[in-house]
Amino acid sequence: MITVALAGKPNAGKSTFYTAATMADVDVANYPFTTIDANRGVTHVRTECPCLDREERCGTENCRDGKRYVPVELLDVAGLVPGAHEGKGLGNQFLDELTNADVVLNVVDASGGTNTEGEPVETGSHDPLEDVDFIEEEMDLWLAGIVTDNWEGVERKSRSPDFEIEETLAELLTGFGASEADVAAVLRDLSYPDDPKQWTDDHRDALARDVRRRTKPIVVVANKADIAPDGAVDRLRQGTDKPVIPATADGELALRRAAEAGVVDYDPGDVDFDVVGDVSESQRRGLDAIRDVMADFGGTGVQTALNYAVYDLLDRVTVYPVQDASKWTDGTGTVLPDAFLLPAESTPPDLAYAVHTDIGEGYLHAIDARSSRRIGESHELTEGDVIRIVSTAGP
Ligand SMILES: Nc1nc2c(ncn2[C@@H]2O[C@H](COP(=O)(O)OP(=O)(O)O)[C@@H](O)[C@H]2O)c(=O)[nH]1
Ligand SMILES: [Mg+2]
Repeated sequence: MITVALAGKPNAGKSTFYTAATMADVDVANYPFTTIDANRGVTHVRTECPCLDREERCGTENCRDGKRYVPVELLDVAGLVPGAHEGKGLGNQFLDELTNADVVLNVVDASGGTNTEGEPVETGSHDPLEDVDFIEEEMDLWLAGIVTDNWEGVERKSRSPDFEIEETLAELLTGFGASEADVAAVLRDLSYPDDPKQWTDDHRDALARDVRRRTKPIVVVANKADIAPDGAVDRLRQGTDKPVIPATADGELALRRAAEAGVVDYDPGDVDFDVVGDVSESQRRGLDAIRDVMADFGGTGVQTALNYAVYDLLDRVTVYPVQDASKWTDGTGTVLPDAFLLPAESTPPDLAYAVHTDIGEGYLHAIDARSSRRIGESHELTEGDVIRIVSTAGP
């Protein structure tokens, strides 16, 4: 499963985002380091279900009237403070947790109401742009530290006749989620000496930075947009080349709770909601305020940020394997039971392997369930494809 990590300063709203997105209970409070262990939960990206092209909605748990929710893993990594790579705050522990991530949501307090150390201050008194950069810097410095600490081992290996620098560095960096292909691609674009003994700190820093960029892309979540001063989100956008998604994690949490209580009709990612239950005057005012923010930003931003991370930055497509190409069902008659988030340009054999190694190894051919036509082995799958895999290993 794809893993999305929430990183950021204490008090930026990570746990609120996490709780809303997973509807699990973790401590949400005004204390730095409230979250001591990484919380790991399941959230979803939202897409249009292929059942919208048929007469009936599929009615699976993850499809609400054609709004399809595809599971991804979400990590609530505890707060980072500047200097974390040197062990400041709960430093390295947090950075270690980030190694599991495929993509990082850098949650910043766009209202400027949290200082560098993560303590609450007057709204607008801290520049959130600083927080955009420091998370990246901490990750880069930390990885550079690992490379430097292990360089003696690289030098030692370079004395062996079958030494391959790419392979050795890939071994070193796999713990960070880098593959040999990632390392090879990064080295292609860097100029560096062949002999590891001649590498300087600058070479190692550049390697760490480029591997980090490639393996941990970042979306900036401009949280607390509901109380941010006018223009704060635009200023963030202008100040960074990273994608910036305005959000109110608090608003999303309130809506999810209200939906669970049957008070509002709201599905995650909707741009608006209806009040369907009895609410008090103060609840109504609260909901109206959330509605205003959603109108400004096109929703609460929580679903937008998750979708951007997975579909845009990681460039995934949702593909639905079925066993019956005309009914779009699995062996038990469930319509569109599974959805896979495959890298763009994946092929039917890639899907087969994603379903199961045995299905992949026994791959014979595939059928596009929309057209009922066979598709070739190198056919590129696209968003919303419904595919029957025919394999010696499967039914
Ligand atoms: N106004 C506003 N407050 C928020 C928002 N998200 C979180 N908060 C508040 O910010 C404080 C810190 O939130 P928390 O999720 O514990 O931050 P964490 O330390 O990053 O996990 C809490 O008081 C939250 O209620 C938001 O979108 N808007
Ligand atoms: Mg927290």
